[in-house]
Amino acid sequence: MDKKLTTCIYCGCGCGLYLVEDGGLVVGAYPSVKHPVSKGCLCVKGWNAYEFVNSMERLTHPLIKENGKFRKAAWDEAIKLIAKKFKAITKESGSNAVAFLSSAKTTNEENYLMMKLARAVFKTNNVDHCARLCHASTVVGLAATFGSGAMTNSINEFEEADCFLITGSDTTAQHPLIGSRIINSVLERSAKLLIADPRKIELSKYAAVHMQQKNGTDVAWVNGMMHVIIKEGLEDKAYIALRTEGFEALKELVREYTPEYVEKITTIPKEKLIEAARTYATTKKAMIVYSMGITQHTTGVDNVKSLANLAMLTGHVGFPSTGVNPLRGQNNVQGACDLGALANVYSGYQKVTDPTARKKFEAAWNVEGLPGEVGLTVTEIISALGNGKVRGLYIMGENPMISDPDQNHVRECLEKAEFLVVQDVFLTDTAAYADVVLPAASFAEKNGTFTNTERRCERIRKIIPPPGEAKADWKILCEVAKACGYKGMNYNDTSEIMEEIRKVTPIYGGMSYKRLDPHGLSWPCPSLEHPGTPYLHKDKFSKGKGSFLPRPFIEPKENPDDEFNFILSTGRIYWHWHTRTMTGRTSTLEREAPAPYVELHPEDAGKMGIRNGEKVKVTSRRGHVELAARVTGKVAVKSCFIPFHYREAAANVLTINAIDPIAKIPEYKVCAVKVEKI
Ligand SMILES: Nc1nc2c(c(=O)[nH]1)N[C@H]1C(S)=C(S)[C@@H](COP(=O)(O)OP(=O)(O)OC[C@H]3O[C@@H](n4cnc5c(=O)[nH]c(N)nc54)[C@H](O)[C@@H]3O)O[C@H]1N2
Ligand SMILES: Nc1nc2c(c(=O)[nH]1)N[C@H]1C(S)=C(S)[C@@H](COP(=O)(O)OP(=O)(O)OC[C@H]3O[C@@H](n4cnc5c(=O)[nH]c(N)nc54)[C@H](O)[C@@H]3O)O[C@H]1N2
Ligand code: SF4
Ligand SMILES: [Mo]
Repeated sequence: MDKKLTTCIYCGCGCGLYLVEDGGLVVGAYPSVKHPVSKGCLCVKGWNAYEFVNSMERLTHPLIKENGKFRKAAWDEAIKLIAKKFKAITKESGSNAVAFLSSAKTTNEENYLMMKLARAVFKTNNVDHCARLCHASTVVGLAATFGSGAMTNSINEFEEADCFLITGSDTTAQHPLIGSRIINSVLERSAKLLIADPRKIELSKYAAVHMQQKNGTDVAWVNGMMHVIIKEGLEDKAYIALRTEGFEALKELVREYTPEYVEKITTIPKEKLIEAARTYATTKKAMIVYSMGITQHTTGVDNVKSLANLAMLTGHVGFPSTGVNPLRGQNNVQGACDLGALANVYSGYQKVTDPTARKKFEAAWNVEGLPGEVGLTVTEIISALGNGKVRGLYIMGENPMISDPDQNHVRECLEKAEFLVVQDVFLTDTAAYADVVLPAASFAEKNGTFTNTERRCERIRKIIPPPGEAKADWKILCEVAKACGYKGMNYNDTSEIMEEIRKVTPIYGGMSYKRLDPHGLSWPCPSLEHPGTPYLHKDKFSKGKGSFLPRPFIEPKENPDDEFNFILSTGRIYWHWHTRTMTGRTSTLEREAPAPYVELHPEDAGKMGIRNGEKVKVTSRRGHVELAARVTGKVAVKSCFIPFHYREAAANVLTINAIDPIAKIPEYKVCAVKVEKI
């Protein structure tokens, strides 16, 4: 028996947990009592975070496809084939004919190496990951307004806040250890809870105000709250004068967003909007909390900028228990962004378009000619496979066949890929299209670090060896680089990679493995003496003055019409994780939610004669799925909601691949469908 402190593989809360080993298997997980996030608690996914690791379906050997079928291959053969193909493609069609999808499920060290492989070895910035589908709008929107695209405050500050404005975050289901802090604050300290969400969520029960807006109308209600605040003189005049710029333009823009006008666009009764505006503006310790309901729109960046405007207007940034708090989703999506697995930046958000940054990385990596143009993003990479601009794609730890919008389009593009590599712990729906599949070690089988939603970089630790011949992602990436003739990717262990990261990444400058024991540090942490930073923008914003960037309301790309007369929104449930590769192999979780369903309002179900549990057909302009109806008052009339976890009735067959023009995030939260009884 052995036990080791590590970090949960699922959500961005980053709970500390112990994995228990017995007889060569991980047989249990239990919470760390001293850990600052978990404090002795885990959600059901954390308690069960070990079962998938032991699954008999784990990948244990490299696979090479021959005549349409996979056969077992030796590591050497697989790695050589990848190097040969990628080199041949770039020789023929240039560096940008290959692309790399990195992974928010893997460690900081592995994300750093993936972007180093793309940039130093193949000279392309075509490297991206699921943050693009998730918080790309946040990174752009908060960088423009505040100067830093991360959560401004820390998780324990939720325990002191007196007001929460929560929008587009089903917090108890998706970030349970943050959700429980919010409930405690409401029940024990009478904190005021304001919610703006088109669906009724668990937290609605505790809300002082629940604004149930029409999907995709967020800019309108946020502008409406600012209209009320300015009209009633509740803005923080001293803060605005001292710390911000651009207030006059904001005032001008929100003038027309009267509560009556906002009610017309959003359906939120004006009394609720006014009450929410007054409560938020007049409570000192007020936190804005948001997630995918805000970001996954063609107006995702506008939504984020509007929330930042609201927080600055009321002086609610730069103090404890305030701020604008985007809850980051994957265990290491914060880290994958920090370490530069994005098409436009190196680690620490140093821009590829900046010649000084390029020089710095050329010297550190001992290469010449790093590319200066921004690369393609996730959805653009997939489309580029379809039109032949990208011929080779390397995917580490992502499953776009189920998670990208418009599945039929994704399938066509993956089929056209000339050479596809998939590196995963399971044979996913995406891996089925691969030419080479590489078996990766899971989080229980390797060392490294994850960075959670509050920018806390913390350790994960190896407790068992990987199954069969599976290897840690960082080792595989180093072998590929070596086979391509690059000599700058040799490391004995992950601490050596972190030492290199520290040297080239100012925000991680003080994060040696020694200092990350036992519970990590939050960036910015520029030197070995620096204690880390729990909340951002104290005294002044990262960019100097905070910028008001007012935005007008714009309709979603696809609204319902006579034929496709329902709004479809997609998202998640408590029990499952994304494409269900891991939670679908975890008996306790699978038992609770074994099958796909669509939530329908009782009024609509009644009109169509649909009973709870009956099969229905949901059709969009892009395809259709058949699944059970769940008749519930959670959704509004003429709206429906499908969890996107189930390959058996994949929500992404229906979704639209319209994207935000700047952040390039898809509009997963709104499209038009029709619903029929079968
Ligand atoms: N159990 C579980 N937890 C997870 C995940 C998981 O797969 N399973 N995934 C993780 C990841 S990567 C992420 S990004 C997070 C996501 O966490 P969340 O964003 O909380 O999850 P979602 O279900 O995508 O959407 C959240 C809410 O957005 C609302 N919404 C829909 N349309 C709109 C709209 O137009 N405006 C507004 N304001 N709200 C809208 C929905 O009703 C829903 O309540 O969760 C993380 N945690
Ligand atoms: N309709 C709709 N679609 C959505 C969303 C939505 O709200 N609605 N949300 C979007 C969002 S926010 C996100 S973040 C994406 C998520 O999309 P994905 O990232 O594609 O989804 P996951 O299922 O988390 O995929 C992670 C993969 O990594 C593998 N894996 C786990 N551990 C390791 C490891 O250590 N090494 C390697 N190599 N692989 C590993 C898992 O088996 C899995 O196949 O989905 C997006 N898609
Ligand atoms: S709250 Fe998130 S990090 Fe904590 S146990 Fe649950 S899934 Fe894991
Ligand atoms: Mo996400």
